Amino acid sequence: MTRAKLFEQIKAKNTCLCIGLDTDLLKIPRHLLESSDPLFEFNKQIIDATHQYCVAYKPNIAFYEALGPKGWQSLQRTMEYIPKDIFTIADAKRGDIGNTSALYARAFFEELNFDAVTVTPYMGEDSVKPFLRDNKWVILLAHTSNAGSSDFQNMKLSTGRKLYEEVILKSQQWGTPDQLMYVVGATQPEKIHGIRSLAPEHFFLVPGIGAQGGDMDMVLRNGMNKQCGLLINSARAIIYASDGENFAKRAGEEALKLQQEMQDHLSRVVLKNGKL
Ligand code: NUP
Repeated sequence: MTRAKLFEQIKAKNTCLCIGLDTDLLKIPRHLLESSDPLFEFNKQIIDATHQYCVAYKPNIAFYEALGPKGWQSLQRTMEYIPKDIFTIADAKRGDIGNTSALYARAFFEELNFDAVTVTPYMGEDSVKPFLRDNKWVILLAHTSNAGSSDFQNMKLSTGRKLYEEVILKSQQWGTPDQLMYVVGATQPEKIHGIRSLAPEHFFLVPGIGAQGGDMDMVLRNGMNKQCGLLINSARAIIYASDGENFAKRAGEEALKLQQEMQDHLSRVVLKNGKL
């Protein structure tokens, strides 16, 4: 999907919500375990109840890989079920020497037909470049939402910049804002303004609201650009809002709440830029 198409979806639906399909057999409602493919059955009902409130779905690949071949099958069925106008992200955090990265890219972009894959920058340019294609996206880990993000990402380098700042600046030489996004966690929202100034054009994938306690309001206030530039992810707080038979309805209600909050901010940007 192109950046223009993604922005069109954001405007049409008044939302920049990305729903994490982190589907865990131990957490889904018990009655679904009777189905032949519980992960897919859960995802299908979540998608039916939430698709009008989001522009992206992000299955975290670990939840599917953990079940072996059956998990991959559930993932593939889920990908086939997601409406075609919705952006899809494989949260796989891959990256390796070039020929191996090329095969990771083939797996997620060609076999499973994802729009985007999360990639770790640690191995540098030749590990990231094989993922870069037209109309497909690399989402590079920059400033993550977990506590351990400070172990390396905040280290000050001899350039005077922190490691995550260097990742953002250097990687802009590898791909364009039509191919590259950054993961920027919502749990240190005071940083998002500075990060936006390092990458004014790029989309950010922002996890960490909901179960991790990040501040969505501050992210929206300080992180948007003229094309919104944000995909804000929530998984557990939406998909596990209830573990009863009403789980899909409750997920829809939680997604709607976030969509409404986003709509308020999006209309503020409309007014400011006179554009949306
Ligand atoms: O920095 C990151 N933080 C994070 O939580 C980068 C990520 N990719 N994630 C992922 O986002 C995480 O692996 C999980 O799939 C999702 C957050 O889920 P939740 O906390 O909303 O349930």
